[in-house]
Amino acid sequence: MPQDDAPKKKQGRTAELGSTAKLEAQQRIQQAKAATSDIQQWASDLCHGSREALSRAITLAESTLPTDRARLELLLKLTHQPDRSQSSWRIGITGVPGVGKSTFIEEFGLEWLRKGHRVAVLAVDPSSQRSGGSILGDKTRMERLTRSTDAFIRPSPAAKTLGGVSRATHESILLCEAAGFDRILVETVGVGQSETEVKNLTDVFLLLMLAGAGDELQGIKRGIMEMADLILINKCDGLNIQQAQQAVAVYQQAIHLFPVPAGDHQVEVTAISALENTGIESTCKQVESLMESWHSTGWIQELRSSQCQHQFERHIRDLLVEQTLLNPLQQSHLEQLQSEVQRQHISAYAAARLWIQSLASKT
Ligand SMILES: Nc1nc2c(ncn2[C@@H]2O[C@H](COP(=O)(O)OP(=O)(O)OP(=O)(O)O)[C@@H](O)[C@H]2O)c(=O)[nH]1
Ligand SMILES: [Mg+2]
Repeated sequence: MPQDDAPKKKQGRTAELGSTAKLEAQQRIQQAKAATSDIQQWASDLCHGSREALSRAITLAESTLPTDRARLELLLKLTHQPDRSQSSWRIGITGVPGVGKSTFIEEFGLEWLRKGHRVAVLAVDPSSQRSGGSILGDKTRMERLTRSTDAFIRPSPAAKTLGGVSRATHESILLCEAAGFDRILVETVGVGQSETEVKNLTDVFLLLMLAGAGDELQGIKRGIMEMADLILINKCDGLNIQQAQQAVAVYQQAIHLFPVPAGDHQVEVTAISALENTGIESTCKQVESLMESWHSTGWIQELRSSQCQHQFERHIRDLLVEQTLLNPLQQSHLEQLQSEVQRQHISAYAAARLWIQSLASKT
């Protein structure tokens, strides 16, 4: 090969590589544009009330894949509708398994539908063993609600971490509101910390209880009673009526011993029967009266602001953990500290502080 041909060939190869890179970059831009326009269409369908678009959006909210998180962020931005969120009521419903939450939610939901509202039902299930098992059952139990085009029932997300479920539920609430649902019912599934999570995501918190287990207050976590804005003694029907009414009196006395709730209202105790649909309409009225008074005092705005702040801090913690603990570049230092903590050469607190200091010095 003549010597002066070599630079030309090299130039040719460079140009070839350059044009391939350009082509790939163009393809990437086109794909990104197509994805953005897909999401724009998706957002528009959602805002027009499409339940299918909403369902897909919630699946996206439940995903932990970084690419899905980015798409969700865009979708949330495109569907952001503060007016719809402001006019929506977020209602949490809790109670021990079998108390009748699902039966109650169907009747309660139907009552809101009759009043001309659109109802979304979400569940928070932090227990990994029950990732949606009860929900198929719930969908059949809420058959009449499922049939209405103005209702949306969402199975519980498969639980990974409690924080993850709560994040997905918060975003799901926003998505339901963007889709025009204005009564959001959030049911706790499973027991334990989920009550606190749901309390932190909702405006008003209903506690369903049962009468007649000997000492009425036995086995009931005082903390959960303190969170309740309304207490409903369910299954007040058949042979259970007298017992239920006695339970109302016992709980009414008990709540006087509790601190005044943050909404500065009197917690009412009522006997209902979800099965026979008694007391459901009056429960709606009680919720209306609480929400109306909280709107007029400005308490709802205050509550939601503090809930947003709570979510913000949670996201910071989650992102910090994700970006630091999972960062492969920092792994060896982290492992070294972990081993020192395990061998008790250093206290857990001191190791954590050293770790954070070393991160700060690298930024
Ligand atoms: N007698 C009577 N039975 C009821 C009432 N409400 C619910 N039940 C029954 O109680 C059982 C449990 O009701 P669910 O609505 O599934 O209770 P749940 O709290 O959703 O239960 P989990 O989802 O397992 O936590 C079912 O057999 C219902 O038919 C009621 O008001 N009266
Ligand atoms: Mg249920």
